[in-house]
Amino acid sequence: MVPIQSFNSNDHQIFLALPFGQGPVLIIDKKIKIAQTIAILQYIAKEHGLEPKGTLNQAIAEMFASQCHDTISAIQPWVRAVIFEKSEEEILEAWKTVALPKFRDMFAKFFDEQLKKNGSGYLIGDTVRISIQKY
Ligand SMILES: N[C@@H](CCC(=O)N[C@@H](CS)C(=O)NCC(=O)O)C(=O)O
Repeated sequence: MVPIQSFNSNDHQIFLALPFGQGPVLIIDKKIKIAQTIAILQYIAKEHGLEPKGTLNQAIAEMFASQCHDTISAIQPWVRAVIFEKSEEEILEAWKTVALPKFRDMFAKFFDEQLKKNGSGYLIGDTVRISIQKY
């Protein structure tokens, strides 16, 4: 279980204290900071034996993780509009022109296909064991 602390642009000092000025960041033992989503997820998976079984499944997992990374990069104008609390109109505009089409064409489409292909309800294999709790 991973406790989550969320923050926004009002917490400027927190952003500056992040390794690359971006979230998410995993803080281990209240001192070691691991940034970058893929590095965080791979660390948790390795620490807890949650990696997909076999090199082929691991390659498929990395393929989808890289696609998530590309999608996150592509939707940055919307992410920044939200984080830096732009006007509602600017956020909506970025959602409609950037985030929605990118989510649909770079993310949902391929993840839907993989979920159908795998057939277990999970992207790869037939189980998920990482739990995230927000409070
Ligand atoms: N490459 C990073 C990108 C993370 C990212 O885009 N973080 C956003 C929030 S979801 C952020 O902190 N943006 C603030 C900024 O870039 O100034 C990852 O995969 O974790």
